[in-house]
Amino acid sequence: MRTQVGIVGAGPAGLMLSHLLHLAGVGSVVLEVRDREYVERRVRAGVLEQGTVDLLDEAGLGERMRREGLVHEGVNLAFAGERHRIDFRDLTGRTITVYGQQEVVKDLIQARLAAGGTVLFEAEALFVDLGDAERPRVRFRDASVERWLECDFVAACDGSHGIGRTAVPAEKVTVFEHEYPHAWLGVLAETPPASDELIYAYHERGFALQSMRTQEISRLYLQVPADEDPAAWPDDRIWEELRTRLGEPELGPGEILEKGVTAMRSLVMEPMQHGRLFLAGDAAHVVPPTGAKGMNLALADVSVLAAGLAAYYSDGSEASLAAYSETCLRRVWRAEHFSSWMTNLLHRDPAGDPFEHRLRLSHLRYVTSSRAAATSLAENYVGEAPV
Ligand code: RFL
Ligand code: PHB
Repeated sequence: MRTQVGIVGAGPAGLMLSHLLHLAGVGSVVLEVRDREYVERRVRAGVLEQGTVDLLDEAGLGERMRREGLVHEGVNLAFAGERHRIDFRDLTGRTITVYGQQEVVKDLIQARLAAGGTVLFEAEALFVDLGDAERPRVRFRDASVERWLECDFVAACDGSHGIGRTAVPAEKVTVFEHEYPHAWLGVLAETPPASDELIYAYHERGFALQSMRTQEISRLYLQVPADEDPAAWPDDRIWEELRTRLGEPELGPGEILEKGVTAMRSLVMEPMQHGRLFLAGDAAHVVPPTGAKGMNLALADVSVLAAGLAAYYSDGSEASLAAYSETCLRRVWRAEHFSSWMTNLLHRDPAGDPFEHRLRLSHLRYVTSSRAAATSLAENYVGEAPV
């Protein structure tokens, strides 16, 4: 099989790259190890920065998002029995949109297939061969037959446990990594959200987050120890703990539609390219979810990459492709810092150090009472902070 750009992974990064390349008249093939239903049902991120909303709109993908997405003008921070609103519109002039990642993925798959695009589901990429620098290729298994996908370029959009990353010789990259002693227990529940806007809560018992997908479906998270077994959390315990930490005695209960534990880590791979292999999204960097940045970064990466590839195919210029990693990394490191900062601000230190607890409360009071500090949080959250 032959194509211009071989793309590994049909998450937001891979699908959006394929779509943007199509708009620029560049061909691609997407290889995805999972089936379509699995990819469309995977519950993950929910917050789109305004820049991401604009990108989806400009790419002709905004119709359902505009109709069903929930525009939020701020978020709430709750701690020590108080609740404070950070007003994004007032502080930055911008807003965020709550629209599930799986909805973005559904819209993208539909657009790719409607345009006659090639997305091969249940096709597992085994490795990327960069032996011939001008003609990279991907070995993949499709319906138990192994084949080659020959390409001009390969984009590894295969997430944080993908194979793309392993094709880069170890001496050519530096991996920066940080682990946190926390994880999130996430649930999707049939219950109306306790508030119109998100609530990020810092409580002595740990962090909790009220988010949502619709007016009837809540997305809720609890800080748990890094190696937590979800079996330790029967439904009653989840509701009890959410009510306490969020300060919402009336919350739920409701049917829990999905439950899972997500470990938290930070990772950046530098550079995000090697020869004709480009890494995008979680394949190149991971953030803890507290800053709601992962999907936004993935989509920002591929808009830079698509523009570079489009320039290459239109007039042979390689300058923007050569600058891909450097261009992306400025935004990536801003998001890494913000995500780590939000995580440290809002999570209880598992050792329970009372000094740390007091510092955190003071920090939260500062962020919620100083316009300068609130603006800093707001401009990072909406994605407009200078990089
Ligand atoms: P994805 O979505 O992981 O997609 C990678 C795809 O590659 C496939 N794949 C392979 N295919 C073929 N061959 C192989 N060898 C393959 N190996 C892997 C996988 O099956 C998959 O389909 O990566 P992408 O596209 O880079 O997108 C990144 C985002 O998914 C991720 O950053 C976000 O979900 C992170 N995230 C959040 N991001 C936000 O912007 N806002 C949020 O509010 C937010 N909340 C979250 C989150 C992630 C969470 N979890 C579960 C990690 C909340 C949570 C709980
Ligand atoms: C979500 O709605 O899933 C969500 C919202 C905010 C975050 C993380 C996840 O920081």
